[in-house]
Amino acid sequence: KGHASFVVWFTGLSGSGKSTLANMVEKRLFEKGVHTFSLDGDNVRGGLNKNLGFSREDREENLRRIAEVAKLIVDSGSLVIASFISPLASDRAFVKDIIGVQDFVEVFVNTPLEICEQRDVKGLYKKARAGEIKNFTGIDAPYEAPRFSDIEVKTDLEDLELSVERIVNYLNTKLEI
Ligand code: GGZ
Repeated sequence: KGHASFVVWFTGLSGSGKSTLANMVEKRLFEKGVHTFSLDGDNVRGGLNKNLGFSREDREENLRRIAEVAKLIVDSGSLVIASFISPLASDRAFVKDIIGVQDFVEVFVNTPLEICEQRDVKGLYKKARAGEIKNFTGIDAPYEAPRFSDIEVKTDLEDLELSVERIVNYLNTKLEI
């Protein structure tokens, strides 16, 4: 088998479904015998990046460290699945630069803000609207939708299983090089 270590980077709003998709994709890759490692807010912001918040500077530092860690894991031979809002085009550009273009696959989880806000799984949008959380992405902090992603999924229009299928098919072509 060829080149099974690269980074699959999910970008999208809070509540867009990044983690759900990432977990489903990881399960599929596991079944194929691909060694994966997942990075997300839960295992990074609670530890390594505990000292960082959501200001512009902190988000950049958050993503810089994550990209460096992802690169280390790729060097160890695993496929990294990373799920972070990564709101700005410039964020995604420097992340891609650190990891290396050939080892970077971008998945845009394109769920409209209204849908994310309706779902409001963690009640964060409500708090952001009430002003209890500042700099919340999509409310009072920007999200720049990627214009050219490797894969784009629309969780409000497409069946989740089909989105997963499309992502896994794309990754398969890269895994079989
Ligand atoms: C955005 C925030 C904020 C603010 C807390 N803005 O849905 P979640 O809860 O589980 O995922 C969100 C997560 C975003 O962290 P990232 O590391 O992915 O962001 S970035 O790439 O911009 O560095 C959300 C929670 O943290 N959260 N405050 N103000 N999301």
